[in-house]
Amino acid sequence: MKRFYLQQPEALAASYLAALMAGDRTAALHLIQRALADGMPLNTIYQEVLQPALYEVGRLWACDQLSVANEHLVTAVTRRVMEVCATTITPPPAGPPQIIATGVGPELHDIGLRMVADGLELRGWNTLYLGGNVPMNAIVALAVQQRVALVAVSITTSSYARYVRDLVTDLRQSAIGARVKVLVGGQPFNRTPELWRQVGADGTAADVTGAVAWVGQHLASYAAPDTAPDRDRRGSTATQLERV
Ligand code: B12
Repeated sequence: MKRFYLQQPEALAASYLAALMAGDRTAALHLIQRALADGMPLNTIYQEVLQPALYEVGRLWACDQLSVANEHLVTAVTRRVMEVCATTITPPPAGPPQIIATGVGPELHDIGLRMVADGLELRGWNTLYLGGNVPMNAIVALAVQQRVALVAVSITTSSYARYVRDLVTDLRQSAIGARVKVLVGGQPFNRTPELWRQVGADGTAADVTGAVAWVGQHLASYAAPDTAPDRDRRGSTATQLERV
């Protein structure tokens, strides 16, 4: 079979979206399972297939061409697809977590954050993924309890940047404030390049690949991730690590 979509993830994104628009969740899941089996890297599936499909869903919803029910269906199927994708990640070596990945304030969008957390875990970073809508004091308490090196914070809704700023302030004033780093990301940061400085963070990255690179550079002295090849269970000769 000609696996043209390995070179053209945008074609796979279009097929995935078409399956979702038709309400065919089985076809959508099979498309991604086949791409995974054919060796499409996880970050390509996340960033070049699922992400553009979701952005298009948002555009269609905003111009009233897609119902709220359909948008929820797309979200549910995509979360299911990502659970399948995540089974290819070998859990990091045992040990204390190094990173917390969290939403903040009333932020419910958590798919992009989950992609970043999976990308970090694939690279060997022990990452606690909390999802969206987490109370600020609970995030700080967990970060202190686990003495993590990094808190990765995501927002999608522009007006929630102030919650990120408050979280950064609270983290800086906590018992780990002198050394904990804060990486922020999500669409508001991608749209406004200086926003990460304004919220007091240590940096930002546009996507999974950028987040993994940033963490590799800024946490290098903290703990070396497992850089052994083939952390994925599929036995491919190329390494997932090199691909992310
Ligand atoms: C699915 C969806 C929902 C779902 C979310 C489900 C879930 N569990 O995530 C539900 C239905 C709950 C929802 C609700 C709402 N939504 Co909505 N939603 C979307 C949609 C269609 C997809 C979101 C998504 O997953 N995108 C794909 C991910 C992969 O992309 P991403 O988030 O950008 O992530 C990447 C990068 O940004 C980066 N990144 C992300 N996080 C981080 C973190 C770090 C540390 C780093 C380094 C990088 C990083 O890496 C990721 C991977 O490459 C978007 C459309 C869009 N453009 O995204 C609208 C969208 C985001 N929603 C929107 C709106 C308005 C809402 C509501 C206010 C609607 C309403 N009236 O209720 C509510 C808000 C709820 C809330 N309190 O948060 C608007 C936001 C407008 C704005 N500028 O603020 C959008 C853009 C739709 C639109 N076109 O208008 N939504």
